[in-house]
Amino acid sequence: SPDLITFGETMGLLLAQPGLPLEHADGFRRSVAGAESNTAVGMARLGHSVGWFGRVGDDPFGHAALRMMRGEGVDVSRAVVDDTRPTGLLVRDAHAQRPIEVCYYRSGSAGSSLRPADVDEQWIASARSLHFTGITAALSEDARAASEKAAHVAREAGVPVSVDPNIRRKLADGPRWRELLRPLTGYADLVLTGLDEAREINGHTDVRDTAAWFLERGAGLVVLKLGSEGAWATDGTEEWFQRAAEVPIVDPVGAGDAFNAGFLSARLRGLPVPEALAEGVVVAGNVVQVAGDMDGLPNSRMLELTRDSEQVTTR
Ligand code: KDG
Repeated sequence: SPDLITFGETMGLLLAQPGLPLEHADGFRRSVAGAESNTAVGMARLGHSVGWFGRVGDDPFGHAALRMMRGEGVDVSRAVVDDTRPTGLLVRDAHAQRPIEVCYYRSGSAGSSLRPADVDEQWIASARSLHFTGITAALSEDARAASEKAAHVAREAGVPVSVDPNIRRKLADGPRWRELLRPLTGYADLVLTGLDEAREINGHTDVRDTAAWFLERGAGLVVLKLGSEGAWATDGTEEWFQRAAEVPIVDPVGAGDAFNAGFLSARLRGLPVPEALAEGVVVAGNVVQVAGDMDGLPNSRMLELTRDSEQVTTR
């Protein structure tokens, strides 16, 4: 049985040469992007059995996405190649300091037409955990219904669910995100979220109040990702904080997905919350030092070496 199953839209990524603003970039590297597949690859590199499903087009970007995931050891046997729609595209630049410019070419994409019939109930029920992000629900009504079905199946089967809101402003406005995420985060045993996103969903500004809102709706643990500061978690009784080591940032995109991989991996290996936070920030710290969403994802040995060399302090 897979340690983790996840699903969503994976796109072709055209990444501008680092440092150049998108408008002036004339060199692009073709890669693959998708919040959930980033986490899937992160988990696979850390030695886990992982499954990803979603729709890609019958085109070079779709085939490249599936080949990349297969090459990383991710089970894509439930993915659908949809020959009626194109694979979505994401074009972006990469800067350490300035905001990243992201252009989506994904409306009407194969990935956004994910639907409930694509959800393999038995497969999900056999997994050790299910992970998804809010992005999928924002893509289409079908994709939202597929997210809900997967979450429901997992809950019925007693499979722990983790949810990352992953609010993307270009996909929907604030009220729509609230409408989508309030019910979906209600399925989560574990909420992995940025602080601003959490505040956006529940309207609380105080850190403890914003976390408590998810706990009251059934989550057992809430992790607030605080970017270069680190991460904080609470189960309503205890609280933990993990500072992130200072690292030279090349491309911050993918840090949250990488954190999720490190955190989920540690939990699946039975590690307590403080150690899982520590591994999450180390995995994220690896990714931001390399251009691309997931190129910097470490394997277990690299993770261990980074942890030792950074002398990460756990409080
Ligand atoms: O977390 C990084 C993602 O934002 C990126 O890979 C693309 O999934 C993506 C999205 O929808 O923005």
